[in-house]
Amino acid sequence: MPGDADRGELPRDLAALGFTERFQALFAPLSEKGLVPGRVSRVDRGLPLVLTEEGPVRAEPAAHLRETADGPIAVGDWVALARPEGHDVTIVEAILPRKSAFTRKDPGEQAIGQVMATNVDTVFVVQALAPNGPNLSRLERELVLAWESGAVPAVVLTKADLCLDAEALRDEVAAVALGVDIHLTSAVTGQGVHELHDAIEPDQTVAFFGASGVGKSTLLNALVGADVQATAEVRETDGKGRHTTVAREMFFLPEGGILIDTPGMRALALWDADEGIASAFPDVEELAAGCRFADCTHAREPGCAVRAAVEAGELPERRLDSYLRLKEELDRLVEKQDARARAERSKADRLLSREIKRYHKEHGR
Ligand SMILES: Nc1nc2c(ncn2[C@@H]2O[C@H](COP(=O)(O)OP(=O)(O)O)[C@@H](O)[C@H]2O)c(=O)[nH]1
Ligand SMILES: [Mg+2]
Ligand SMILES: [Zn+2]
Repeated sequence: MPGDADRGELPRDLAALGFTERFQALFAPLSEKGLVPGRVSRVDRGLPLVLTEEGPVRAEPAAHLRETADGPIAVGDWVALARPEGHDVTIVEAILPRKSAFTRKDPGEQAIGQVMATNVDTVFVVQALAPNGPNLSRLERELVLAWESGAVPAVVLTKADLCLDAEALRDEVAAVALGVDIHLTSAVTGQGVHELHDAIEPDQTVAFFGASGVGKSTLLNALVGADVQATAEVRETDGKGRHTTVAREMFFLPEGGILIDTPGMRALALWDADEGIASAFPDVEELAAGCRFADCTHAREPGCAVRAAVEAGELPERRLDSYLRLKEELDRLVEKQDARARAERSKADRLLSREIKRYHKEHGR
């Protein structure tokens, strides 16, 4: 496999790859069929690199997997591999049911989800404290996606060395990241790096997720203890621009634990985020339970407990605006999904009526 050899030593031990009891149990029937388990560590142009007990293999997804509802194979997936006799290709025959999936709306498509990482235990939403301080609205959106994934969200604040009062900023973040652990770090001074390392259990998979330039790859290198991932600084000197992390990829911590680094994403549109919004905004949801109308939109209905809390200074107006904006985005997405489903149905209807016509023609009616 040219190009894959320079990845250094990748683990071949299934336990180190995160093959927990859950996946072992799910795999048992596939094992009887002679399939081999492996975990997807990256995907290049639709072709997954799968880590197995015999080393990494570049595999091809079976045709039936290219159109599954779960979307194509993603980094973090546990898959079942087949090596058909007389062929030198390895085929991905099945994707094991995912424990969690981190999904956004595909920025290029009307209503398609894009799976960014799967089977993640903790999603670290990364925000930089400098130069502009954390972006609370973006953080709220990131947390909605993180909750929705089924993983446990946590927040990592980076570049603490660049600000005078990091603790005050941390408190601001704590007010919107409800029920979520917050790690204050600096890759320059090493502040918080050990604590973050300790928060990652040896059999866990975690992912870094956040805007470009917040310091995800730098922190990854600090955790791994080696420059395994290019950072902005490294590449700026060879003039390759700022978007240094181009692929989602899996890295292995020396004492166990798997970390998926993702490239910064500018477009972070929601995808199926009902529960994510409820989990990320427990304060608003709790107030909403006290509104007079069950379907209150918290705009100008009488007896709105949410508005009342804003007016009493108990809920920041900014927070309510964020909530309403995310809700509205989700409503629009659901409309688009419905339109797409209708369009697909009518396409299927057209194909069927063509089939019927052909049948009648061939049978001379
Ligand atoms: N001062 C300071 N700079 C940092 C820290 N972490 C990252 N940086 C710098 O921020 C820039 C972007 O870092 P990078 O890791 O590539 O960000 P990514 O796009 O999130 O992966 C680089 O120039 C890093 O050196 C930090 O804790 N303190
Ligand atoms: Mg990066
Ligand atoms: Zn209301």
